[in-house]
Parts: sequence; C-alpha cells; structure tokens
Amino acid sequence: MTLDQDTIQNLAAHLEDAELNVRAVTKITDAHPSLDWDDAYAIQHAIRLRKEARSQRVAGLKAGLTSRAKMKQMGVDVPCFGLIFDYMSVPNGGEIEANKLIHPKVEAEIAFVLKQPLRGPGCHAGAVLAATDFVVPAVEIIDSRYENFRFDLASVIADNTSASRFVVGGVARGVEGLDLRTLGLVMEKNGEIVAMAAGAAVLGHPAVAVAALANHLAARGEEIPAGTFIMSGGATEAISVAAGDAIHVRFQDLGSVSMRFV
Ligand code: 0L1
Ligand code: MG
Repeated sequence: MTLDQDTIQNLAAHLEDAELNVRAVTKITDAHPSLDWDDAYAIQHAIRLRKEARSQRVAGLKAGLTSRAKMKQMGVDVPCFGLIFDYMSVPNGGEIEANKLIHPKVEAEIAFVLKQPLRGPGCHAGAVLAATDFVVPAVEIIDSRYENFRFDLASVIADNTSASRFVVGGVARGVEGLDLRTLGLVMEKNGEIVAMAAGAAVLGHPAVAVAALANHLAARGEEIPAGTFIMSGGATEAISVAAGDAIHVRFQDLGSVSMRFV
C-alpha cells in the first residue's frame, strides 16, 4: 500500500460523491500515480463502510472484466472484484432512471447463488459448481464514475468496479445438466441484436470467475459465505444505453431479463 488512511478516506468520499451527485471525475491515479491495487481495494472498502453507515447493505459480490471482449474494450488483462448493494437492485422488466446515472452501459451475466461457503486459495471451477445452489440470468448496469470510462485497473477497483444497478430475471436453475460454457445469450437493444456470447466467454467458464473471486478474498483472509449472490462478469462487451432504450436479453435454458431506461 502507498496511501495513508486520510487519503483513502478522502478518495472514497470523492468517488462516492461522484456517484451520488451523478458527476464524472478524472481517474484518481492522475493525482495519485503510485496508488496500487491494495490501496484501490482499501478505497472500495471505505466506500462500503460509508454506504453501510447509511443503512445500505451488500446484496452480493461481482467479478468484472472477466471476458476477453471486456478486457479488450477497457484495455486491461486481469479481472477485478466489487460489491453490489441492495439499492442497486431493479426488478425484471423494471424502469431505470437514466438521469440518476452518468453514462450507463449494460452487460449480460450469469449469476451464482451458493449453498456452501467457498474458500481459497486453490478454489477452482469444480469446487464452485459443487457449492452452487442455483444460477440465474442477470444484467449489470455499470456506470463508471470516470469521465468517458477512461481509467486504469486501480482506478476502477477503487470505484467499486463501476457497480451501479443490476436486474435478475428468468428462472433459477441448479447447475446439474446445464453446460454453462456453451450456454448462449443474445442481447437486444430496442429490438435489434447488439451482442451475443456463450458462457465460455467468461474466462472459459463463468465458474472460473467465481473461483477467482474466492482466491482473491482468501488473500485477504476472507471466504464467500453460503447464500452469497455473485455476478460472474459480462460475457459480451458493455453496450451504452440512454433514456428511451429498452434492453432484452435471452439466455438459453434460463429465460430472459429486461429493463427500460426512462
Ligand atoms: O462489471 C465489470 O465488468 C466491471 C467493469 C469495470 C470497468 C467498466 O466500467 O467497464
Ligand atoms: Mg459486470
């Protein structure tokens, strides 16, 4: 770590204010070029504490930048991990107020709910599947607090990996008999197909992203508790949306997820 506690608290306030005031800021590594990933996760944790102090609760965990399409889009080569809060949840088919977001994008994801805890190091996809209660289809709405989505990995981790809203839909299914690698998904924006992928786009298998999260937490002495909801990362590149747009994503075997931006 390179930052002192005061700087971590100030940067957490700066980034959370950007979210709450719907105002983009420059990436924080411009002013703090030595900021490393430990600093970034410490800032993310400080944002968590600020939200919890206002009675907002963690609703789940997320892996981000887990597909080649997203890594290429964002110019990075490793995943990142963040937190999903209760106020970010939008019902399937619901409306999202675009003026509460800076420059939202949507990405289709497979989400896992665990029936057993997962602990690294050495967690792997097989252990994730054995610990999975069910999977559900989901769409994450990301909204980087950085101008023009211009950031580096440390900046985006500190910004809670652009977490903003999420929609869960379709049907919940146990993983027996499901091949999450070949499970296809098609995203439509205003009735036009804008993205397609298969589960394997996420690190070869979406369960690998969940295992990577367990291993990441293990390095901090934490595990993923039973019952945790985990978004495994966008299978496609993220698609920009604005007021007036309708998004509909069909997932093979899992039903669909939709929302409207108003
Ligand atoms: O969910 C994610 O893939 C994290 C995205 C963070 C970077 C971005 O805002 O695109
Ligand atoms: Mg995502």
